[in-house]
Amino acid sequence: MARLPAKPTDREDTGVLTRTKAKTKKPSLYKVLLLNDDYTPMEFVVHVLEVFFGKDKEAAYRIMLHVHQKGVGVCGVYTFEVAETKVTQVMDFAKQHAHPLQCTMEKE
Ligand code: TYC
Repeated sequence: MARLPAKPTDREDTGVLTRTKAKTKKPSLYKVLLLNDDYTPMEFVVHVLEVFFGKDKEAAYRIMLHVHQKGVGVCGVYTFEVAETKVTQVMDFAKQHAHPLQCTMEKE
């Protein structure tokens, strides 16, 4: 009896690839940035850097002053979800205190 061509689902070589090397792609990193404005108190920005970015008083003051003088500065570098969480936390905290402080993230 004539043999019908194998249906795609009947094939024994069903194209399953095996990975030999472990998949260890490094996650992309994102800089979290603070932007300067004319109204947010310096002490508030220092507090934000201490609480949300784990900086000590000196580092926090130095970063705040850099932002104040240059317009923008890096608070830390994180994976996407951590960076996104920091931005949301800082923006919510600034809003709660009625300060116009802006925090954003950018791919490194
Ligand atoms: N420029 C603000 C002031 O003079 C201080 C400030 C610093 C605001 C950093 C925001 O991200 C900022 N009160």
